[in-house]
Amino acid sequence: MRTQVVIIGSGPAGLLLGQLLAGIGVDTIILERSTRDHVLARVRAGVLEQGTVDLLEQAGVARRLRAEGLPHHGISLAFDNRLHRLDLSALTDGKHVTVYGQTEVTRDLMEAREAGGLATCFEVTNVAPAGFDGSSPFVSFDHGGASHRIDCDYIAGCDGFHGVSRQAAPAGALKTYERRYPFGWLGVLAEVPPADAELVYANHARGFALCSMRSPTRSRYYVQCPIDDRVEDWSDQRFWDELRRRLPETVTDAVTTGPSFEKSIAPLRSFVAEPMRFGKLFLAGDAAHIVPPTGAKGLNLAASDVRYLFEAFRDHYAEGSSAGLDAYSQRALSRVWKAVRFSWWMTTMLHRFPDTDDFGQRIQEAELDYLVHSRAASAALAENYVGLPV
Ligand code: RFL
Ligand code: PHB
Repeated sequence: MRTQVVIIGSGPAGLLLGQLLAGIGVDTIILERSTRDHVLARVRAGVLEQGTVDLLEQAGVARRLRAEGLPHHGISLAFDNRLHRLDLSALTDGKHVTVYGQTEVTRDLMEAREAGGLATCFEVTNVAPAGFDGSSPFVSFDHGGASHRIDCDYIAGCDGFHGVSRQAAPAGALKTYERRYPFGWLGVLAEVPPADAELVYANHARGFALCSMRSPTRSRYYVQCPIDDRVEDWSDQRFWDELRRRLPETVTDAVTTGPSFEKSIAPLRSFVAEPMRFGKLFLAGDAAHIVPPTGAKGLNLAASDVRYLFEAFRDHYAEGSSAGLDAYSQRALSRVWKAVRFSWWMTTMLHRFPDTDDFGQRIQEAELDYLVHSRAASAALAENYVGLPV
């Protein structure tokens, strides 16, 4: 078997890259470890930057996003029993974000891929990228009880944090940076109207809480929890009680409770692997970097990586230029590190850390107070939240 680009992983990064390349006539095969249903059932991100929306438009998969995505022109920070709205649009010359679930983005991409008759191989095992340091890269894998090999021009490692692509980098070629946070996020989806028309990020003595949504009738809520808590420890009643305690009264009163239909705990970590290219193997998205969800940047970073990588492949296949491929890692990492900084800062400012003393607590309160009362500080948050330029 042969194709131009083998894409490992059918998360948003892999699917979006495949769709953009299909648009310029470049052949791809996607290899995915999980089942199609499992990929479509994952609940993750909810906030898209305009650059991500634009790229989904370019890929021709934004019809439903245009109809159902919710434009949000502000967010609120809650602390000291008060709600402080940041007008993102006023602070950024009219920019906004769009609330549209990653689950829906994945479905739109998957359906477009299937409609275009493009190849995806689900439930593959033993995926191994090889030969990428020379001129004949290939990927071997097992599927349906047989071993296979696909020869290709390039390999795109879009297989997330636990994938094989990053691990395939030659010994000593990779430098990694990591920060683990001493807590997790317990997330709940429920078919109830959201407590507020916009997202609310709450700093509270009992821990961080976030009110988000997927639609006017579907809410997504999170509370900071100990890293070793288990989902089974959290009944719906316990979750709603804890959430309501962490919000200002006006928001608490507006929380509609109901049975949850998804509940999960995610660890929080910052991680960057450098570089993002090894010969003919390119990493994109969570395969190369992880950010804590506080800044809503993970999916958006995956999309900006894909934009740079797509442009590099386009210039290569259309004009024979390798400039974009050569610049890819540096270009992507420069944007990645700014999002890593922003997500780390939002996380630090909004969560309770087990070892924070009274001094640390007062500093956090002063920072929040400064942030909501200084236009310059609010504008810096807004500029990052809506997305730095690509
Ligand atoms: P994914 O989505 O992890 O997809 C990788 C795919 O690769 C497959 N795979 C393999 N396939 C073949 N062979 C192997 N050996 C393989 N190993 C793995 C996997 O099965 C999977 O299908 O990575 P990708 O495409 O880079 O996308 C990244 C995003 O999913 C991620 O950054 C975001 O979900 C992060 N994130 C958020 N990002 C935002 O931009 N805005 C948000 O509001 C936001 N909220 C969140 C989030 C992540 C969260 N969790 C659960 C970590 C909220 C949460 C709670
Ligand atoms: C979500 O809706 O899942 C969400 C929104 C904003 C974040 C993180 C997650 O910062």
